[in-house]
Amino acid sequence: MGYCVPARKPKRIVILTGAGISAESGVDTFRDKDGIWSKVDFREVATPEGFARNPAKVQDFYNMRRRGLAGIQPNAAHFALARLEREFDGSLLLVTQNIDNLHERAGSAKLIHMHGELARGLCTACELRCDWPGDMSAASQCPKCGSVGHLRPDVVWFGEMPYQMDRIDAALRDCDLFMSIGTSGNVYPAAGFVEDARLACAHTVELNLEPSEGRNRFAEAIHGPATRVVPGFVERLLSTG
Ligand code: BJW
Repeated sequence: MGYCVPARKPKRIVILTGAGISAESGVDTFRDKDGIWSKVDFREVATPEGFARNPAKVQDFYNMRRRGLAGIQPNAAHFALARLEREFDGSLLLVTQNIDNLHERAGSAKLIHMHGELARGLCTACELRCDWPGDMSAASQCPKCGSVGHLRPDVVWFGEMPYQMDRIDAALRDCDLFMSIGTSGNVYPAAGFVEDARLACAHTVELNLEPSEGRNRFAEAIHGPATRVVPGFVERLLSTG
């Protein structure tokens, strides 16, 4: 499939972000040399089967990362996307694979956490999804149904369906600019969004520290740290008259 001619001034933007946008805030990525999956086996902590085998290990893994939220701050890339949302006069949807809360803390509101949120819990007994800012364990009680031992982090593990796919698919089918920021393009369905955007004849841009797995699927690629390349790209978009 070839690339479509980009609209001079886009009107409907979809942005996908991954761990790389939070790296300069001090959040570990997954697949870089010292990334999370180099220290922990994803089958043990990021699958429903791993949770069934050893819930305490999984709860500890997420408790540690949840505690880490207090010590991190949004960076210039998060703020640039919030600025784009405020100042862009078309439609915009920000889809993040990240479970941290740095986009909302930077001011983004048109935001989908497709892989869930670290500071939220899910009750497997009554399906309540609720804020859960502190530690979670087998002794945690569901605030709605009162059951104990059925709470898990509200995150999407391998083999589970990411959230709000209908809304994401609809936005991708209708977008004229798709930006992919700080993601290695290893995990589906997010890794396939660029193809959906291309089918919609959108201009597709990768902004990443280095060429990702899917680099050749994008019409344009800008490589460098997110805190530099994202504000630069946002400035370019907003100054296109
Ligand atoms: C910087 C930077 C800086 C560094 N500046 N950049 C084929 C088709 C469809 C599905 C599958 C398939 N084959 C297999 C599957 C199933 C599976 C899958 O994709 N497996 C692959 C390993 C092959 N997918 C699933 O199971 C998903 N569910 C699903 O498919 O349901 C069925 C379905 C099908 C079709 C449509 C709809 C539904 C669920 C996936 C859940 C992933 N969960 C995790 C854990 C979440 C909780 C947690 O955080 O613990 O999500 S895994 C982990 O990977 C996490 C991330 O969100 C995700 C993506 O990682 P990300 O963000 O790309 O991070 P990295 O580390 O990989 O990359 C960082 C990048 O940043 C690098 O490129 C760096 O260079 C760059 N970087 N510093 C800019 N300063």
